[in-house]
Order: sequence, then C-alpha cells, then structure tokens
Amino acid sequence: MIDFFYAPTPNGWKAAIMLEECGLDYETRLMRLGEGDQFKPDFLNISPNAKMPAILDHDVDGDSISVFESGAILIYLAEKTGRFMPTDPIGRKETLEWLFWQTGNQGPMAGQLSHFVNYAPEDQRAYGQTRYAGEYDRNLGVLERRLKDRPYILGDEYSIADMIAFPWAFIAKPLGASLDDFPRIADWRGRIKTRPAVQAAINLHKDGQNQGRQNATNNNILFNQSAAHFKDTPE
Ligand SMILES: N[C@@H](CCC(=O)N[C@@H](CS)C(=O)NCC(=O)O)C(=O)O
Repeated sequence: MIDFFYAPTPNGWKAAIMLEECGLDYETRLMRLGEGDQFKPDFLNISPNAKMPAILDHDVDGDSISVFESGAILIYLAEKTGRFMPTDPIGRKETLEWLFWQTGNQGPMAGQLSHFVNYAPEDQRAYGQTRYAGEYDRNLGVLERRLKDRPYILGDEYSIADMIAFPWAFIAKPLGASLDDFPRIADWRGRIKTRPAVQAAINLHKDGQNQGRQNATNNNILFNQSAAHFKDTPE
C-alpha cells in the first residue's frame, strides 16, 4: 500500500495520474494546505520542501520508502512497476530531460501565473500576471515544437513525461491562456484528457479545490511564506 499525500491541484494530479494508470493500491491522505498540514513534523520527514505531492510506499521488502517532488515520484513509480518510462539509455535520458523541463520551467511558471491570476492582492497583479503569462506562453511554445510529428512527448508512447506536463496545460483556459495557437498541444491534451486514469485523477477530491477562496490577503499559512513558517517544527 502507498500513502499518497495529495491536494487537488495540478501538481497533485501528476502523481495521481501515475498511481491510477498503474492501478497501484494507494490511500489518499488529503492535505489541508491552507491550514498548514505541509509544515507538520511527520510530513516534513517525508517531504522536506513542505509541498505535496509525496508518497510513502509501504511495499518495499518490509520497509517504507518516502518520495517527494513529482518528477522523483513518477520515476520511482515507473521503475517500481516497469511502466511508462523507456529503459534504453537514450529514451531514459529524454524522459529525464522533459521531467526536469517540466519541474524547472513549465510547472513553476504556470504556478506563478496561477498565483497572480487567482491569489495575489488585486492591486498588485498586473506586472506578475504579464510576466508569467509570457513565461507560460513561452513554455507552450517549447512543448508545441516538441510535439511536431510526435503524438506524445517521447514519441509514439504515452509516458510519465506526458503525465507530468499535462496538468498545467489542461488548465490553460482558467489561467487566461488560449491553445488556439498551439494545435499540437490541443490535440495532445485531448488525447490524454480522455484516459480513464486521468479523469479519475483530476476528479480526486475535486470539491476541495481552493479556486481563490484562500488567498494572499486572507491566508498567511499558504501565502506570504518565509523560513519562519518552519520555526514551530522541530528538526
Ligand atoms: N516542484 C513541486 C511543486 C509542488 C507544489 O508546488 N505543491 C504545492 C501545491 S500545487 C504545495 O504543496 N503548496 C503548499 C505550500 O506552498 O505551502 C512538484 O512538482 O512536486
């Protein structure tokens, strides 16, 4: 059994998609990010960056293994199951490239765009929203070029590279972006969206989505963070 530390956000969906695709036995540990579950000592032992998703795999020769960061979780689960990741050296290298691209580029830029669209104080949105809309668009451009003559990011096969990049492209419209200029992404998104595992993942605790209710003006646990947020958590 796998404990799955999750909240219904695009980053949470990445790991949920892989757990569902592999039919793994997991139990969702729903995290109340607005109330600070991510700063609890037991969770920081699993995910020292105080973010979900994270997993605790209890099926490892009588031992339990924790994994944090979505890219690491997807690689771990791909290697555990032998699925959704090429094993030849070039295929493996390309998988890592696109996972690192997602977690270092598309994910954080989309996350910041979401912050300025949904959560920043209204009178302070303009510059951040413009900057991150541009960065989000730039990353769509990268993905559109990659999908030339390829149905999926690594080629003919759907893989963890698609699972990790899908969620932030899935919500392009609520982020204020359009896929009209990115027809390959629109097709790719459509192919992935209809997979039953993907549907199950994006519906997981859907009614718990924040959608701007907790924001930078009314919640100082999830927003306006600093190292002081760790001060009550014993090392
Ligand atoms: N690079 C991380 C990003 C994870 C992330 O940003 N998670 C957010 C929710 S989308 C979180 O746990 N936020 C809690 C907080 O910021 O306190 C990954 O891909 O796993």
